[in-house]
Amino acid sequence: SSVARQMAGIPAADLQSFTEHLKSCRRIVALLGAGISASSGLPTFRGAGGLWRSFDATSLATPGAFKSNPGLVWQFYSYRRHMALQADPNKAHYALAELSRRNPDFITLSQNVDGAEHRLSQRAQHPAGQLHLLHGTLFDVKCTSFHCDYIRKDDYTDPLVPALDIPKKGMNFPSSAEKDSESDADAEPELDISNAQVPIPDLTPADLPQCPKCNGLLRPGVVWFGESLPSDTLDFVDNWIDEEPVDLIMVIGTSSKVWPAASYLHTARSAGARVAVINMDANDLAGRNLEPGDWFFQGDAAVIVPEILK
Ligand code: BV8
Ligand code: ZN
Repeated sequence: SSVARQMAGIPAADLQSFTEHLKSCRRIVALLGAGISASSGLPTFRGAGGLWRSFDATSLATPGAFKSNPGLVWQFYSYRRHMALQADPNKAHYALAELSRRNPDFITLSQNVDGAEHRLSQRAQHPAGQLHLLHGTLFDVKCTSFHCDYIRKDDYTDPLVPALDIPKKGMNFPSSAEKDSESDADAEPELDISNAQVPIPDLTPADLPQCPKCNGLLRPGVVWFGESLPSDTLDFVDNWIDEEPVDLIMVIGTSSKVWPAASYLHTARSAGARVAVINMDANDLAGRNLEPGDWFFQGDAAVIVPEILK
């Protein structure tokens, strides 16, 4: 009812024109970011109290960091695996799964590696073929040895090895001082491990997940900064957008700062798509990319997405 919608803080006018348009949409794409899992209890990367505000992810989520300190990087990922395993998909995840089942021409592109969508596909039947993980997932592990192609998918073991049993070690990653000015928000804060309550143990490769095929060191199956996204996924999305006009792109819970994922808003728009941005923060980058005729729904994705897709 419109009262409920008013209660959800969605300006009725926007909602009406959006629902009108949605009825006539066939080819729809959703681009998801960390914001969609925020109310599942998974902190976002850049928001207040976000995960990345306490870590310098651009220095941890890189091949270089893993080469120089695989133990620290594996502790970071083991910590996120542990957190992600506590999280449940929220109403936004289920609403997207429901729309996917209703409409085979609706595809979901997720930047998230926390696996909520993955477990969603097991728990809410999000048709697997319509969900594309752009940055991999925390729950795949793969071998780093040059000639070895070992990969283990959907491995929810926690911890992967005893040395990575983060909660038992009582280790909590320190959070760096909240930086409030806008300028700082863009700079990734330095990881300050000096004040960690429990010194982060120095782990040797022998303590870390090893390849059963070649004994090499395994790594998280995510796309690090400086690494290219899976080419089959990139090709699929580019072809999907190019082959026929797109009717709508929904950009949900992302600061649209990471490329090339952020480029899909622009390519979809140039393929004819109307744009709807769902974000907690009205001033966010994605919001600033809006053009006349777009929609911007401000608020929690877990409240807004089920509302607008009703
Ligand atoms: C590549 C896995 C080159 C790891 C991640 C220009 C062009 C091309 C590349 C670049 C470029 N400029 C810079 C680059 C390099 C880099 C990049 O984009 N850097 C950024 C920092 C500028 N890109 C890359 O390196 C990419 N690779 O380009 O390779 C190449 C090409 C060919 C051959 C070789 C190499 C690889 C990028 C992938 C990096 N990996 N994740 C890990 O997670 O540990 S990215 C990481 O950031 C996550 O996947 C995350 O999803 C993603 C983006 O963050 P968001 O999801 O947007 O989360 P954020 O916290 O930022 O925002 C949350 C939003 O939600 C906010 O807007 C907030 O307001 C909102 N929100 C909060 N709560 C809610 C909410 N909204 C709704 N409801 C709520 N409750
Ligand atoms: Zn191997």
